[in-house]
Amino acid sequence: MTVNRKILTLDEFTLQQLRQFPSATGELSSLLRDIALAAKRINVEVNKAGLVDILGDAGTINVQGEDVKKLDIYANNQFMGVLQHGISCAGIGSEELDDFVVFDDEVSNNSKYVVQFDPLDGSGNIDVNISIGTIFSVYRRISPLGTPCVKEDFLQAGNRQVAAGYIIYGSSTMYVYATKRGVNGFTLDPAIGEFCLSHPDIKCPPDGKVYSVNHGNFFQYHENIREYINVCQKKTKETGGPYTQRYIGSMVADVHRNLMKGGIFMYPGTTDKPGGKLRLLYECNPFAFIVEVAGGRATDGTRRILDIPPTHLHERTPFFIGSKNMMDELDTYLEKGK
Ligand code: AHM
Ligand code: MG
Repeated sequence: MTVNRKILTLDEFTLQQLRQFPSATGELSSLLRDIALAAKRINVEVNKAGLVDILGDAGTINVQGEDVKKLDIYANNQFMGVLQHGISCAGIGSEELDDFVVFDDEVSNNSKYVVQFDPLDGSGNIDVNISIGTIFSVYRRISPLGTPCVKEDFLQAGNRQVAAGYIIYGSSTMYVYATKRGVNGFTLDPAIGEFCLSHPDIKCPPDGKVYSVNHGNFFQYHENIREYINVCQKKTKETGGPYTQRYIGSMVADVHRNLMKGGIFMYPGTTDKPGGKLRLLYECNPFAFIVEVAGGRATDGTRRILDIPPTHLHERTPFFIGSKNMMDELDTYLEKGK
């Protein structure tokens, strides 16, 4: 029998990586596998989302007599469950929970990492069959091993992330994660239920032709941002255009596309929400880390996202992220009139 050795599963890949560091304990690999397990479970439910009217609406009892939970709550519980029962995570922060959760049991108190996540980003898109995703961020705790983790473990700047990643539930389901050494993407093979390495060593093209922004908010943006958007629209062949506008309203899908093909994604502050909408700890920091490792950049308009000292779990920030040269061009407009 011939075995197709071109296929490398997520587990095989993380083990191979681990072997390059003889002193590594394997806790990070184990954490990444725990996340993959939760992702597979969430994927099954996301794929059934269209059946909700048949199986029962969220908050009702389904035909099997079970409580039907909203998918984002389901996703949150799956993530919390695998991380609490694994051997690598001392506590979590989640978009779905008011405060950080310290697991505080013997195994967790001896675990090296804390994880922050948005279990189902873009969940407003579930009903209409549009790609949604999970975003996560991993930090090495700074509190001593053997004790419960503390708030300071979670409120570290993004530049201290050990790993970050996302899962996109799209036309296929993909798990992308970054460590400082690189970004790799794995596509779920539903036939065997395994994430298989499909996009090794992802690099964000330095130039792109796509800009992603909510145009409905145009008149609420700062004039420098409006000017940049106008420039995007006026690009000609001679000036590197034409640019295309693409905005799904599901950041995981928008940033994933721009990461693979080149592009810029913006969620600026508006007159209604000067601090922007997106959350620093579990939406912007993980993507900033991934895109920087892939060669791109991410800022809040003035500061590098990864250098912002966080103050609380659900903190928001304006967010600009994407291909390096497009970000550099954006800067020339944002810096005007400073
Ligand atoms: P959510 O965490 O409530 O799902 O909100 C985050 C989402 C992002 O995925 C997306 O880019 C953005 O909200 C879209 O917001 P808007 O509709 O204001 O453009
Ligand atoms: Mg979100």
